[in-house]
Amino acid sequence: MVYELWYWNGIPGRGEFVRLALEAGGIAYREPPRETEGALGQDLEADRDHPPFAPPYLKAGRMVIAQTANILLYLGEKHGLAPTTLTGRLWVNQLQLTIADWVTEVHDVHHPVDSSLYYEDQRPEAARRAAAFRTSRMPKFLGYFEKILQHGPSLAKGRWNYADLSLFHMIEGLRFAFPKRMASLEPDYPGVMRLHAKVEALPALKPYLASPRRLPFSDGIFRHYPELDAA
Ligand SMILES: N[C@@H](CCC(=O)N[C@@H](CS)C(=O)NCC(=O)O)C(=O)O
Repeated sequence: MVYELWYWNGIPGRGEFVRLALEAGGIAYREPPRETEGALGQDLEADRDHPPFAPPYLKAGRMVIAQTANILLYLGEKHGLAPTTLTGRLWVNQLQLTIADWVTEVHDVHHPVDSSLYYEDQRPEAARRAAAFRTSRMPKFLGYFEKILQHGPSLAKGRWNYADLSLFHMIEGLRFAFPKRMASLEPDYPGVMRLHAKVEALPALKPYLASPRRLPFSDGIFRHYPELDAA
């Protein structure tokens, strides 16, 4: 079976968390929205028993699984990308859900009032939100993961897991969106940075990271507005 990953074409977005797991796990998949223009919009209209609210979603045979953390929970168990014990699986899922909260906050920095408005229509609110995100939320999330990584090189026992990959992507995104702030914060989180380097060097992931299949950051969730960044 070849999985199908359905996500908006053109941005890494939340789809990237799933993509990294598929790529690092050496799991075969296709992305129909990147093959056929308009495919995702049409597919979202389909009448099904378990419709997704929003992409990303994964088609696995007859199953359609949505919510990033839920997709990863499935792939993690099925393909050995997470611990095998229930405690371990729930732990990694908990970490992924925490990352999902963090992703939402990153998005809300540039869209604090309404996702359907342009950033330009909510700039003063975005400036306030960005200041709070930089000064209190970034250190709080980074500090949480740093504390866990004091116990070992990975977020859970065993080899790498999908939450490790997702934390790598968070760092990549934050470096793109808030380069000044990350440059000043990074020295305080050596465990997180070591994990980032370890994931970047994974032999299974390296070809993907260097390939054109990996989409660059642009105007998706992680956005760089110089006026929202500061050391
Ligand atoms: N909690 C969901 C969020 C999904 C989500 O917000 N998807 C975005 C793209 S990254 C979307 O298309 N949202 C449409 C909407 O919320 O109306 C997840 O982690 O997958």
